Amino acid sequence: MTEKLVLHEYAQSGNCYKIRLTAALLGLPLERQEYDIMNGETRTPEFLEKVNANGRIPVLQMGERFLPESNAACFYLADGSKLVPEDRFGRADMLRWMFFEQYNHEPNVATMRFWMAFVGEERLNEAQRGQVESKRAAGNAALKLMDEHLAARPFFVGSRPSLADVALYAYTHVAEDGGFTLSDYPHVEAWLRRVEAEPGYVPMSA
Ligand SMILES: N[C@@H](CCC(=O)N[C@@H](CS)C(=O)NCC(=O)O)C(=O)O
Repeated sequence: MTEKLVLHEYAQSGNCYKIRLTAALLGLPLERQEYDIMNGETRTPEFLEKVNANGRIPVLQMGERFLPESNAACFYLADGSKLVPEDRFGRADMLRWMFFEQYNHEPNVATMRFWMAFVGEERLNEAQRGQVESKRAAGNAALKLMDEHLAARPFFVGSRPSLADVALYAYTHVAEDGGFTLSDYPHVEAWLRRVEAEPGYVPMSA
């Protein structure tokens, strides 16, 4: 990839970390531009007009083109690489886990982390407080499904890491910030260590 890549991000967001981890595993350089989402910096008229009309990071920029949605940006970086299975079923199965991540995992595991570790339980509004138990249950259901899947295989798809692992690693490895207990999911814990052993791996704090 010869074009300059800029990641518009908030460093502590798992969605942004997915893109940094993909780039690191593939040895791709990324410039980073930080926004304070706690102070509405992705909701300014300039951001909405130029970077993402949906008012959110991450957004991957290449030249004058802007690509929001973490998993789409990971795919842009990894298309044709070792992180995307070569066979048709494997690619679709990878997407299956990336959609699972966005529908069953991130809205529960990541939202609980945001509420508990960033907003603070005592500052949640009535509506958020009313959702805590259902999000905890749904997050645990997602982790259980992952644990059962990983009991019989080293990575989500096939025998090598793919974007499915990157997408699910980002918020799973910090799930305890949201009140989840990872030791309840030993196969998930073992998988986290396997992802961390991959050449090029970078931690979220890097
Ligand atoms: N589905 C999107 C979710 C993006 C998202 O929720 N971004 C959050 C941070 S993780 C954000 O920008 N929040 C600030 C806001 O909504 O104002 C993705 O995967 O990129």
